[in-house]
Amino acid sequence: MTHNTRFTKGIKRQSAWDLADNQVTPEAVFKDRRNIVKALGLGALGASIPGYVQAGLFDFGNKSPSTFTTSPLKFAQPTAFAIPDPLTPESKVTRHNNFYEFGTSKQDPFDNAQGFNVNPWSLQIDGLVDKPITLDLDDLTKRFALEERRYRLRCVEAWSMVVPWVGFSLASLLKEAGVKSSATHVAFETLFDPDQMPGQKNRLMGGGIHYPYVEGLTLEEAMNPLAFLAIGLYGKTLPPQNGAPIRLVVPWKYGFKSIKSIVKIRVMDKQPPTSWNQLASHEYGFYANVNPEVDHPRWSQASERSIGEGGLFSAKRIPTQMFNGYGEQVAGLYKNLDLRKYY
Ligand SMILES: Nc1nc2c(c(=O)[nH]1)N[C@H]1C(S)=C(S)[C@@H](COP(=O)(O)O)O[C@H]1N2
Ligand SMILES: [Mo]
Repeated sequence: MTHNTRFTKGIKRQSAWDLADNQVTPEAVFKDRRNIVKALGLGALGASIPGYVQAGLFDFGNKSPSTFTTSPLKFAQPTAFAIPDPLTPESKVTRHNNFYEFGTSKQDPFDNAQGFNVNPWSLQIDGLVDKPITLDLDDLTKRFALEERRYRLRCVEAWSMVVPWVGFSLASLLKEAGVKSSATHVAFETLFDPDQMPGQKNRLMGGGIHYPYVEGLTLEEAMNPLAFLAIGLYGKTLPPQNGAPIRLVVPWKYGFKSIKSIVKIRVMDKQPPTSWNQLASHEYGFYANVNPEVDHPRWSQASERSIGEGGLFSAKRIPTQMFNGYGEQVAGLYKNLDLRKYY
C-alpha cells in the first residue's frame, strides 16, 4: 500500500506500490524497459504514464546527487546491536522515504529537502528532569560517544529496510538530564518551520497531519537500550530526508514512531498525543509495536517487502517478525499488555 491508501478510505489510487505480488516480474525482465511496460500491462499507455511513475519503475541505481552537505563521523564499530541481515543500499535508504513535512510521495523528501537548513539547531530536553538540557548542532555529534547500530526498519505500510545508523542511546541523554521519579512517558516533537517544510503549509501535501509531528514512548521504552537517537547513517551525518540533524530510531515499532528532525524531548507523567494516532486512532495506536499477528484494518501485517538493490519494485516479500525480531530485548516490556487492544 502507499501513503495514498494509508489514510484514505475507499479510494484506492494506482501507483507502483499497489502492484499485486503476482504482477511483480522476475529480475531479468526488469532490465528491459519494453518488457516491463508489457509485464505491467501498460502497453501503449507506457508512453503516457506520468514521469514520476516511470522514473520510479525504471530506476535501479543512484539518480541525482544530493546537494545537502553531510560529514563523515567517527564512531565505534557495531557490536551487540548489529544484525546479520544485508544492508539496504544507501541510495535506497536516502531516496525512498516517509517524511510528510516534505510531501507524501516516497521521493518527495529527497526532492524537496535538499535545501533544508539545520544550522543553527536547538534540541531541548525538559519536563520532569532534574537538569533541562539544550543541545546545539555541535553537541549532537560531540557530546556523546557515537556508535553504529544496524537495525531493521519496518514501516506500517509493509515495506522494510536494514539501516546502519550512527548515534547514541536515548537513555544516555535522559540519564544526563536526570529523570524525576514521577515520570512515566517521553514526548518528542519535530521542527515546525512551514517556510522550510512545504508539507506544513499545504494540508494536501502534508498528508492531513496536524503539525508539528509529535511522537511518544513510555519511560520504560525510552530507557530500553535499543531506543536510539540517530545523527547519521552509512557513516555520515544524516541527510535531511532521513531526519537531519537528529531523529529517533525505535526498531521494534512501526517506522512512524521513529520521529525525525527533533527539536523537543519532554519527560512527562502522562501519555502524550502522537500524530498518526490523532489522524486515525483506529488504525494507528500509541504503542505501534511491529506485530505480524495484528493486521492493520485495511491490510495484512504478516509479511513485508524488503527493499534491496532494485528498490521497492523488486523487493522480496519476507515474513514479518514479532517486535521486528527484537523480542528478546523488548517482549518483557509488554508481558502484561493486550497487544490486540494496545496496538
Ligand atoms: N517528522 C516526521 N517523522 C517521521 C515521518 C514523518 O512523516 N515526519 N515518517 C515516519 C515514517 S512513516 C517512517 S516509515 C520513517 C521513515 O524513515 P526513513 O525515511 O529514514 O526510512 O520515518 C518516520 N518519521
Ligand atoms: Mo512508515
